[in-house]
Amino acid sequence: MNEKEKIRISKRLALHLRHDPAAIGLTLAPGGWAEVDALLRALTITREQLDEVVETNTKRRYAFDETGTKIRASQGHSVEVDLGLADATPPDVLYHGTVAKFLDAILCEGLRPMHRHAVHLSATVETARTVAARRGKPVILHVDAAAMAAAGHTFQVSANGVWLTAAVPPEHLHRL
Ligand code: HQG
Repeated sequence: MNEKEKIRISKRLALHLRHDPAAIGLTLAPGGWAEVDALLRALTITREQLDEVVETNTKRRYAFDETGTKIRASQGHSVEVDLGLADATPPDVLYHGTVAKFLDAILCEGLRPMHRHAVHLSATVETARTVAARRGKPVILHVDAAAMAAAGHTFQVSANGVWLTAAVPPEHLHRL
């Protein structure tokens, strides 16, 4: 498969495994898992194509279960799922990449999950910059995760290394 084809399949996986499984007749189990066979039929792709997309995906967005018969997105859902991630101790500092037009609202009310289940935070400035660049010129926010944890906020880390938390109050945020 060429890059273009892999990206096309990956985007369809993101759409259906995170946001709209029903559009292709899929049902997600509570953990976000879809049956691989049903997914292959619905997308008319082969198991080999799916394996290649999952293995070569730069952000490792999708993961099979231990039997290889089920697949899910590791993060980013808008549909109701419980990924079953244990709480984890974050690094002292995490980062969030956004763009200038959201800044006033974010500094006033904090980071909110918007249409996803959790606020997505990055362990490095570089990753935060890549996330922000999807929307425009990056603005990087420093998140005082140590202070948040001390104040009782909980964090989880997805299988592909994205830090998740319910919300970040403005007092734990500042612009880099
Ligand atoms: C902003 C991609 C106004 C927030 C990336 C962001 C990531 C607020 C946007 C993953 C706000 C939400 C998630 C507030 C937050 N007022 N705007 N109070 N709080 N925002 O896409 O973090 O490629 O849901 O700054 O790599 O950009 O799909 O979140 O700009 O890991 O795998 O509202 O999506 O991963 O946008 O990205 P998103 P995000 P994938």
